[in-house]
Amino acid sequence: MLSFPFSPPHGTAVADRGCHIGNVVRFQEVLNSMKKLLKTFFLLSTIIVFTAPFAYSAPHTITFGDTTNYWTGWGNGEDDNTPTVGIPNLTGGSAEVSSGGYLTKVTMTQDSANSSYYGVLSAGDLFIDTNANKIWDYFIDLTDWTAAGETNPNPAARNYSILSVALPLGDKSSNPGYILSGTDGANGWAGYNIRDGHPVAVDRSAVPGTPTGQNVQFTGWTDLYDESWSFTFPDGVIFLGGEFAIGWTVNCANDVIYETMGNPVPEPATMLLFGTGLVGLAGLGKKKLLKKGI
Ligand SMILES: [Ca+2]
Ligand SMILES: [Ca+2]
Ligand SMILES: [Ca+2]
Ligand SMILES: [Ca+2]
Repeated sequence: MLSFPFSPPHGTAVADRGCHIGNVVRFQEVLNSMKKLLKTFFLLSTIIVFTAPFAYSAPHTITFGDTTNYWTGWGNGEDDNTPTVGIPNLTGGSAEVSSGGYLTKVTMTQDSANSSYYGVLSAGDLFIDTNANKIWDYFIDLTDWTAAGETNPNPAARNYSILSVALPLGDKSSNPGYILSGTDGANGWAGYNIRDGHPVAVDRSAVPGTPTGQNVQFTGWTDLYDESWSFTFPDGVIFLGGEFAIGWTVNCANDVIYETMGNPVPEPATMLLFGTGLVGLAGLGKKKLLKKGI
């Protein structure tokens, strides 16, 4: 440093030293930029660490009621204002969600007197719309019949395959692939009044569904009065999203469940966006370094 202004032995040496100083200055700039980048990185890491436990909530239970008489688009006119045609009177239930946002259990409840008519009732398939966009994403094929009627056998207590599907909710003018309940006094319901023409199960000859390789454990449907029925799902199979819907009814569709629920767990897309932001920031830092001559 001291010798620089006094004894430049020749031109090239000056140029060399000038270049040298230039490098030192650049190195300092790079060092500063790297420090800034590291600061940003640690700040963001801290934010991630401290917000992560809040982004994914603990396992929770969402209760639902029975607020609809029929699936949207599936009114039949005559039964639309009747919450329950005879029995059973479904009352709602609960959906249990894991800390990762996956469905782990659905419980259905009912409140109706025991009745000999239970002998003709049987459970329909369970439908799950994971983002409440009116397209069913999964169904549990509890039924092994191809037409609804008083002789439908009961689904036993056992494991049932979880099938993935992209089945529109649809409407009665364009049935996208359901087995319908039937008709008052006909189509398997001689002597009975029912909720006519409502989806009760998937018509697997039209919509086979894709097995996920995972099973749900159903508590079984009997001819006796049951207070509730439940479906237990393995964690990590059905991701629910911010909003989801559940549909279920019986073979006569006398009472129908179609409930949409909000889920406090954020969708992975939110985390993905956050991640993309981080990568973007890192990229910005690198660009700055490049501009400064690295
Ligand atoms: Ca009801
Ligand atoms: Ca859906
Ligand atoms: Ca009817
Ligand atoms: Ca209902």
